[in-house]
Amino acid sequence: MRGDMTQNTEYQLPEVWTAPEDASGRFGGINRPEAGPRYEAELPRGKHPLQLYSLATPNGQKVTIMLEELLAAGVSQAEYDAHLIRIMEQEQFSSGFVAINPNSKIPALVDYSEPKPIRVFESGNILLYLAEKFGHFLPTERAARTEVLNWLFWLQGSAPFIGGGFGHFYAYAPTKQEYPINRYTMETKRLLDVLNRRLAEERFVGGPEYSIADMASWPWFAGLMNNTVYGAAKFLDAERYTNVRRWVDEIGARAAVQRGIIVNSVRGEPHEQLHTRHSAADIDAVLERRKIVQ
Ligand SMILES: N[C@@H](CCC(=O)N[C@@H](CS)C(=O)NCC(=O)O)C(=O)O
Repeated sequence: MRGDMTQNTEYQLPEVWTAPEDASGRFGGINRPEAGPRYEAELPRGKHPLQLYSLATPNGQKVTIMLEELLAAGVSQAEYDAHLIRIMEQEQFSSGFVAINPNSKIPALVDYSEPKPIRVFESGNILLYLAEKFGHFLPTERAARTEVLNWLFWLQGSAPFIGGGFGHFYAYAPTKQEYPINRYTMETKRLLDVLNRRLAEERFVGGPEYSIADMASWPWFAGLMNNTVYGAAKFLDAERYTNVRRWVDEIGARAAVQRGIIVNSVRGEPHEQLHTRHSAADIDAVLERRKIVQ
């Protein structure tokens, strides 16, 4: 009897894998095994030198937090236009987007202030690019800089286990499967513990100063702790990571963070959303509308 049940549920490996015709799960419709453009379309372009193409997921929010932090620090050259890329509508596969990121993932940035426009993809690299270009949020002294980059690369390497692993199997997969949920819950809790221990020694992830390592990590871990990404805070027993809680709250209280996380947002009530951002006034208007509705 047991054997029969196993046979009914176990995936039978074909000799050579081919894509399922009817891919299920929340992202089944957009995934294909081929890269490259799926249709021809140019990207919109606004008036500022920095053009961002993104969506307010944790990876997208890293960059809009950084841009808002730079503006708050008085770097007026960091003014930017943020255009919405709806990944569920496959806009990351337009010819225009693929030209600036062949990997078809948000966020992607084009810097038109350089003699020849520079494309920048991979959120960690965008943070590094902006930090170096404008001289903020990355120490220049070698040891301190390396420690910030240690943690930036740690996050970039680890986030796929949280998003692509835990998030997919806990929240998005069509069925709950014990093996992948155990595997990625184990890893997500281990990462929470890595961060919790780090934040017992230092105020910020990269060291004593707020840096791009915090901006990269905060959207992911705040999402888990505050239950805004997968609704799994209880399942993960998130409140036992008390240093992470302290850090999530401290960074979440920053005005630039509260501004950055709104940009390119399509979630929630209409008044909470901000599809494109062309100036500070666009964010101000959403913050104002939120106040009025609350
Ligand atoms: N390593 C990339 C990951 C970016 C990423 O996974 N972006 C997701 C949204 S959070 C995406 O664009 N997904 C669209 C797709 O997979 O087709 C980065 O950090 O920039």
